[in-house]
Amino acid sequence: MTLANIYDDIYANPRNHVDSFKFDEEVVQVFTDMIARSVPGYMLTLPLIGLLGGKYAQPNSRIYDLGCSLGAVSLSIQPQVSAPNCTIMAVDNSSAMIEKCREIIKNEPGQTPIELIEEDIRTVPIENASVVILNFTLQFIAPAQRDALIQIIYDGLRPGGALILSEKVVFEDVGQNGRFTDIHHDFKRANGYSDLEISQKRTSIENVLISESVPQHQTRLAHAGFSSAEVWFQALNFMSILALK
Ligand code: GEK
Repeated sequence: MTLANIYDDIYANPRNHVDSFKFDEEVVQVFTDMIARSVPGYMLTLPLIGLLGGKYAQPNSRIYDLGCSLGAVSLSIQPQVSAPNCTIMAVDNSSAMIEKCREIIKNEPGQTPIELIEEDIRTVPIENASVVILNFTLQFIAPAQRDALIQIIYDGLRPGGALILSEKVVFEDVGQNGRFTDIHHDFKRANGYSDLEISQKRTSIENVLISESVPQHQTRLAHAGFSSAEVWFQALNFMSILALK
């Protein structure tokens, strides 16, 4: 996979004012490095999501990668799809992401085409889907709008279809929440981020990335109609659920 891999030092220097985080060109340039050094398990889960995507893809259906960023999930799933006549719909509302993603995927032709869509995932129609992936994307949608989005996804899935939902989570137990947050910061330090970078990034993302607990996610998925919603991966306060229709 040929993803851009420029070292993330966006928050390395002290700032008088830290703006809210945006998926702009500056972030796009360093995105692969940023997510790999910030999200425990990200690189490990990509090939596993590829396997899950391939397993649940049904013939003549669509696979949606919602909040596709640079296409890492789409590119992991693409070689695993053996079901005929599938299309991967990769959606993101950041024009900078979509532009860079287009450059990356053009070098990776595969049997299952990847269609890039620059649109808000809250309005993109989900139709004839066998697999939908929200890999660290729902956390950027306002909590009040999450039920509606999950319902649209459920309604657009075929029977037997799968949603893979990966999120940063909080824990109801205050002690656990504090411990796992601290260890996550240790993980970032071990990956080369300074205390200043960790704290400025935290400020920038505070009101942009809103985490919920695993039971909150599972309750929403059950209300939408999913027959199961199991955590298949967790590393500290990052996890992924496989929900089946
Ligand atoms: C990966 N899945 O590499 N509509 C469309 N896109 C959105 C919206 C929205 N309303 N809100 C945010 N995004 C990827 C990683 S990153 C996660 C996903 C992270 C997009 C946003 O532009 C960004 O590209 C992506 O969701 C979130 O597996 O940076 O922590």
